[in-house]
Amino acid sequence: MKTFVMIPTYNEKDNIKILIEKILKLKIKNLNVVVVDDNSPDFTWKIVQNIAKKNKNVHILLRKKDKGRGSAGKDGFIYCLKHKADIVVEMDSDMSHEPKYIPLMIDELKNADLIIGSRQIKGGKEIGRSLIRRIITYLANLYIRIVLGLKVKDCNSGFRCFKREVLEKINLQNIKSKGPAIVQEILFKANIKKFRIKEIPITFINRTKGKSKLGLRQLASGYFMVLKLKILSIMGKI
Ligand SMILES: Nc1nc2c(ncn2[C@@H]2O[C@H](COP(=O)(O)OP(=O)(O)O)[C@@H](O)[C@H]2O)c(=O)[nH]1
Ligand SMILES: [Mg+2]
Repeated sequence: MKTFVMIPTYNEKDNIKILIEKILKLKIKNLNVVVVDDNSPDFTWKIVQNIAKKNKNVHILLRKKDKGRGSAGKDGFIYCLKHKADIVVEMDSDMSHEPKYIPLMIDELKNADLIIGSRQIKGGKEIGRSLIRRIITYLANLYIRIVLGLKVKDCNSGFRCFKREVLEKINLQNIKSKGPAIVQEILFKANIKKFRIKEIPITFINRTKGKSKLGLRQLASGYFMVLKLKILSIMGKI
């Protein structure tokens, strides 16, 4: 089984090296890491390039034209499929998602097709986020679940593990979201295709290094995108 961990980055120079080291330390057989960087001005990509020179299982996908969390995720997934991944893990690069959960997620693929690292089920937690941010996340989840008709509790989690088949069937080329709504779009499509989705509890640790790229305005436009996704699906365009 060939596994790829796909990590989108933008200005993550203080996090990326430590994260990659932690992932490689897990000693998962046939594990590859691909970092999808949008030409970060802080030279995150250069750090990854240097690691990749010494380790053939570490890859950098440097994007110079396109920008955004959505299209980075899309290109990253396409890259993993092209490189014959059987399993793809997607995670953030800011240490919010702890690598120790990766083996558990892979193991859970025995029981489902898509595993979500969840803060919103029993045993899941969020550390270091303000009450207001947690309330926004909670309400956003409720809204997404209703609009997209999902049973998943944590629809905002970008820490997930996919069987290859899921990514093959959801038509990545047709992904509409340029920004963070790609997380919900993929979930929505996987649910429409009737893949088995399972959540496992994680402790999410708010970033301590670097800055969040997803401010309130981006979050809001992401939630508008969710509505657009529903409308597109009614029109048969998804
Ligand atoms: N390639 C790429 N990655 C991005 C972009 N925006 C955010 N990211 C990455 O996506 C992940 C989540 O972003 P983050 O800023 O932590 O969002 P938050 O956790 O919602 O505050 C991190 O690994 C970021 O570096 C982007 O425009 N392009
Ligand atoms: Mg983050």
